[in-house]
Amino acid sequence: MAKLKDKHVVIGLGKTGLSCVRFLKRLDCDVVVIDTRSEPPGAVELKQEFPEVQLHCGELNQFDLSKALELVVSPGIAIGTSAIAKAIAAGVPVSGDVELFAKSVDAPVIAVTGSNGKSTVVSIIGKALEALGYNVCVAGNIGLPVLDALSAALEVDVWVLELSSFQLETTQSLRAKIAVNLNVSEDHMDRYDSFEDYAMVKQRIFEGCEAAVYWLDDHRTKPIQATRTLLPFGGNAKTHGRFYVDASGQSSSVVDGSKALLSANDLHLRGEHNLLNVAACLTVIAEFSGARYLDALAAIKAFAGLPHRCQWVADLDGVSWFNDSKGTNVGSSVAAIKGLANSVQGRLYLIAGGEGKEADFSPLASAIQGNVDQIVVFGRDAQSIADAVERVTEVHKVGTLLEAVAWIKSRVKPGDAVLFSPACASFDQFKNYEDRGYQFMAAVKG
Ligand code: UMA
Ligand code: ADP
Repeated sequence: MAKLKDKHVVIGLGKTGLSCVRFLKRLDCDVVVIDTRSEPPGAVELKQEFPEVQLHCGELNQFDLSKALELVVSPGIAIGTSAIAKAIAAGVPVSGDVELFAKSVDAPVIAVTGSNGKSTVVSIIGKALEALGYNVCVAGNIGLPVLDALSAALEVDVWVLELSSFQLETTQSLRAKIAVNLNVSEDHMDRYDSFEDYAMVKQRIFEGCEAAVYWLDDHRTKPIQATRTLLPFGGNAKTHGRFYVDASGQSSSVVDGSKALLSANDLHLRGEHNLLNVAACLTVIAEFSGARYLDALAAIKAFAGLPHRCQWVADLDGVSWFNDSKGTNVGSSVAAIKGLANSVQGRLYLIAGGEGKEADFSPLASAIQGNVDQIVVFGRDAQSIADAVERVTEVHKVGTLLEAVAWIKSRVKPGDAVLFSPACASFDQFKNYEDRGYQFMAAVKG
């Protein structure tokens, strides 16, 4: 039987759980780890680094978590899970890795959340601030746990954190210098009771922040609490934030007030959504560094984009293939389709499917109408996607991604393009979205 009395109990032994154990052990805490998986990914490293730390595997409700001194919960586990909720009701404090980080960090924090565009935005802000001479560390949901980053980084001038709603659930003390909420569209509906609940969790990014950056066109991104400085981005020619996208010319451009700064053709990134992302980045950079932000424009223009985000894979026999495996929800795939559609001369094929996280796929239909000629669906929720879009385009259903690629290869003609933007999580058939993206690219080139 697990002895949890007066222990710091780390729940989850993925990247985050391991980083929490390392952090707590540096503080000489008495740590126990619990994971519901029979073979948690961090088990081997835990044994190597901390052979004295006990790991218990099994359902959470077989442990009496209310005896613990503290629970440190990984993002993959909801704090509403009954065993954790009981412990909270019994008075046990619950936190997560970002909360532990927030209590220990000295340098200013720029924190970014949103349903889509987080990784792109934190990466651009990181490159831009580096170009201005700051020592920057980019960490969080992008893949580097904040506590591992904290222990490895020396003399950081500014932290740029990507934070998911899962991480925000357990964060109370962030007090970011600049907090950003990019957009809120449906995601993780298998974890939250309603869209409103999900949107409210995103609001936690603004807790105690000095300046709040939000998207003028999405009221759900605006802080509901009193905030010292409000910095909206986006809007239209009449009503807009300082930085917004002017779509009135031949090529859309990002504008500061009335001064055009860069146009769509200046960027390696495709699609109007990426111009909006740049407007959000410029809002942050100008707030952080003042008029010097202009010296960061070259770094923004040079940003080549991240892998698996509308990434060009190859031109084969006149057909262009794009990998958007990070399109893991409906909103991101809608943006990818709209971003690509105008540049395709022939037919546009879309591949979508996977684990739908109980999403409503109907917004896909309006993005597909007039833009996508053929959709191929695969994976666990293939039928739900087919049901949502079959009135606006031709649908073909297959079992796997490889079958989808093979089927399309046998039909495409020069001038056509193929976009893989699944609108779903990958876990039904792949390790993660990266594994899925690499398998897609291998299938295309194979
Ligand atoms: N899990 C269990 N039992 C457990 C613990 C976890 O079944 O006891 C499952 C979870 O449900 C989940 C998986 O294991 O499916 C991983 O969960 P985790 O909390 O161990 O995850 P980590 O490996 O620590 O990675 C997490 C983030 N993952 C999640 O939030 C699911 C990573 O974001 C992040 O890069 C990393 O911390 C460092 O901060 C990934 C992600 O998918 C990219 N994020 C979601 C998204 O972007 O949509 C939020
Ligand atoms: P996140 O880290 O929030 O998942 P990424 O920057 O990794 O976001 O982008 C994931 C996908 O989301 C991209 O491939 C693109 O299709 C879509 N996307 C990026 N920015 C936006 C945006 N501002 N609005 C809607 N979709 C976006």
